[in-house]
Formats: sequence, structure tokens, C-alpha cells
Amino acid sequence: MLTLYHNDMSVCAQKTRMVLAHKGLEWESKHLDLRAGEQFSAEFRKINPKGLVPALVHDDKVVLESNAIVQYLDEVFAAPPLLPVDAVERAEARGWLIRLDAGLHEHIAVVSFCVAFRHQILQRHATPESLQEFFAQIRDPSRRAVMEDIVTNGLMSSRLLLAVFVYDKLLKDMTSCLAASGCLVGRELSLADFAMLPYIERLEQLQLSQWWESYPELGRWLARLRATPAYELGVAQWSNPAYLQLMKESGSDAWPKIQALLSD
Ligand SMILES: N[C@@H](CCC(=O)N[C@@H](CS)C(=O)NCC(=O)O)C(=O)O
Repeated sequence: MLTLYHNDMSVCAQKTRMVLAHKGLEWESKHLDLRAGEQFSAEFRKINPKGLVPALVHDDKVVLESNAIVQYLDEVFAAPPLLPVDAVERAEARGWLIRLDAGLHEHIAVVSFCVAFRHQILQRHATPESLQEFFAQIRDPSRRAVMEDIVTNGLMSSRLLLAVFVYDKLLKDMTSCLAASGCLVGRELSLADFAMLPYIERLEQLQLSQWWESYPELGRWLARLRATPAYELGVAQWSNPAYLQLMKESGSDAWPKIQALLSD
């Protein structure tokens, strides 16, 4: 039996649900409201002491870290495979997953919070005392420092500048890989494509798609992935309209500011 602790709009959870769907697997959903702090509950900390989703429980085994989870699923439920047969291409696909853990995941959180999600936190914790309580419940000091910065400083955060430069390079690198076959690696969609999709779609939700206006390969890739049953079951069916609306409204004037950071 597979149980997934997850969140509807979490990029890591979207990736994991797409892989579960692509493999045709049945799973039990344990949805956590991250804004209500359900990831910090004692019950969930027994599953993941770090208080992060997604977490997969397979029978009595716990598998943590979304990139480890999707590779675990691909090994244990081999068909249809999501890593290429060719060893070099497999290494390339894993390289894209490493890129997420080596910074991109934190950068999308920075962009998302600086543009949109900080408004949710500031609304929910409207007094300085309540805001301090929110920060204090984040036990990991480095996660707490990032959250304090991006919620407090928003578009003025120095972390946003770094995130924007990393993303700009990523969009160029993806475009050059997509030019050959429309996939990031090889000729078929792989873990690399499913893993990267939420990180690009999030920019679009934040009204930043002008960023890749001159890269049509990226638009075609997005459309191709969105036409898959895995996207429908793993992403579309879990879309949270309130979050989409917040990102749309907060992001309406974000692009000129991001563009200004890029041209500085
Ligand atoms: N490296 C972890 C990152 C997981 C992660 O950051 N999850 C976010 C949602 S995308 C989360 O649970 N955030 C809750 C929090 O930061 O309190 C993974 O890939 O699973």
C-alpha cells in the first residue's frame, strides 16, 4: 500500500503525484495544509522529522525527499520506465534532478514567496507577535532565516536576485536541450521532464511567462506535458483555485520588476 503525505500546490508533491499517475499506481492521500502549519505536527514529524512534504509510506517503509521518492517508484514499479535505457542519458536525467536539490528548489520558494505567498503569511499573522510565532515554529535555523527574509522583504530580498539569475540560466539550458527532441533527455519524456515541469509552470502562475517568450521550445514542452494523463491526475486535479488567484493577482506587476533585476 502506498500513502503520500503531500500538499496540493507543492512543486515537489506535484512531481511525485505525476510519477505515481504515470505508473498507474493507486495511493492514499494525506493532504497537509502548509499554511496552517500541519507539517509541524508531532504526528507528521514521526514520518518526516524535517516537517517537509512529500513523504511516501510504502507498506511499513518511509521514503523521504521527492527526488529519492520518484527514483524509488521508478525502480520498484518499473513499468512504464521513467529513466532512459542509455546509461549516459540516465546520468543526464539524474543531473536535472540534482539541479533541483542543488538550489533550484530553494529558488522557486524564494520567487513564489517574494511575489505571492508572503501576502498569505502576512495576512494570517497580522500582528508582529503572531508573525514571530510563525517564524519560531520553523525549527531549522537556515529555513527560518530564509522565510524571515522573503516574507519580510518580498521583492526587495537579495535572495530574489540570485534566484532570478539561476532561473535565467536554467531557461536557456532547458531550451538548448529541448531543441533536439522536445524532451530534456533522449527522445521520450522522463523523470527529468516531470521533475522540472512544476518549476516552470510556477513561473507562469506567477505571471512571469514573458521570461521565455523568445524560447518557443519551452512553450511546446509545457503543452506536451500538460497533454499527458499524468499531468491531469497529478497536477490539474489538485489545483487550488485560491492559490492560483493569489499568484495571478500578486504577480500581475511582477514581470517588470524581475526584468529590471535581470538587466541590472
Ligand atoms: N528536498 C525536499 C524539499 C521538500 C520541501 O521543501 N517541501 C515543501 C513544499 S514544496 C514543504 O514541505 N514546505 C513546508 C515548509 O517549508 O514548512 C524534497 O525534495 O522533498
